[in-house]
Amino acid sequence: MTVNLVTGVAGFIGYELAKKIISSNNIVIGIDNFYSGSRKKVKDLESVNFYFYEGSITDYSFIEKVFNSHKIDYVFHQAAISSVGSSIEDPIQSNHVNLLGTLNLLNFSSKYNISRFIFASSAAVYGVLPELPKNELSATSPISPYALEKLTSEYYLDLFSKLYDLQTIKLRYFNVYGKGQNPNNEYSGVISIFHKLFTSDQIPTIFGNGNQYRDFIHVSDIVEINIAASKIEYSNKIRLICCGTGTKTSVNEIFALFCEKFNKNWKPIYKKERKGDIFGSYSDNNLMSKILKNKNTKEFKTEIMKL
Ligand code: UD2
Repeated sequence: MTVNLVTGVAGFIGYELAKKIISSNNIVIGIDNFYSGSRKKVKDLESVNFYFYEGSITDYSFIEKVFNSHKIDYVFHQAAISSVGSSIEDPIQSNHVNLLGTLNLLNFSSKYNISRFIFASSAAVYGVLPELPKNELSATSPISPYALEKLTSEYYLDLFSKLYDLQTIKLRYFNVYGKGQNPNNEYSGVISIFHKLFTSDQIPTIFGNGNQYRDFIHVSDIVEINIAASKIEYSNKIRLICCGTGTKTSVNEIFALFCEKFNKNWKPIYKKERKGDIFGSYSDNNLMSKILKNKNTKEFKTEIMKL
């Protein structure tokens, strides 16, 4: 039985990850401050193998208390203000949570000799450099505070590995989607926003011409790669993993799919492209596939139809 700290447990990915870990009879210590997570998700997780602590990852004494209360084996750090747009509006707050919060967790993880630290990074670190698809060796060039905070956090993980022998793995998530993603913020993931608007009979807005594309990966695949990353034999080759499907879908294509799903003949509302937005992003997912033993990732259209 392993003891797993999941930060951001009331959020979209943290919740799904915790559910999976608990269902395999391991223990989850969940933390969240409900900045964007939901209390209902925490209630849903109730089990003898689940312990919940409310507080912020940036709070030194709170995190110390959590590490003091349990002998933690693995840390899955999912908590973040996960938004390019909010980071441009408020870079100080975004940096505080996304960078200082990560450093606070790394600090206690090494002090308390945990087995491994798995970090939710983002494909945003690549910025607008033209090389595609992106792999683990592709150059990075952040164009938003959010992307810079994720990349700097990655460097901190490397540094903690070097300085304190902490095992660390960085997972660069491409665009994660699935049931339970919070649509209630203007910077929420595009799939969750479109789904909410189509459900309430409102026409979504597309920023830019809609030809921009992303690699959308289902949350269940993200859960799998997190768990695999905690179990795989540790080596330099697996310390950074691109987490995508290797396929691209444009925002116009998503809109068309939703029209099909909801039986609508709508035209989108087009508005000026957003600051910090990148044009194209998709992943070379060879390493991830190898780690998941060539298991196929979920098919985009099938999952959209099931939302
Ligand atoms: C970035 C990261 C992703 C994650 C996320 C957190 C990349 C490639 N991906 O996602 O990994 O960290 O940030 O926020 O950097 N859009 C519309 N209409 C809407 C909403 C969005 O047209 O109502 C467009 C948006 O302008 C963008 C695309 O949809 O071109 C995807 O936007 P998003 O906010 O879902 O995710 P993105 O790519 O910023």
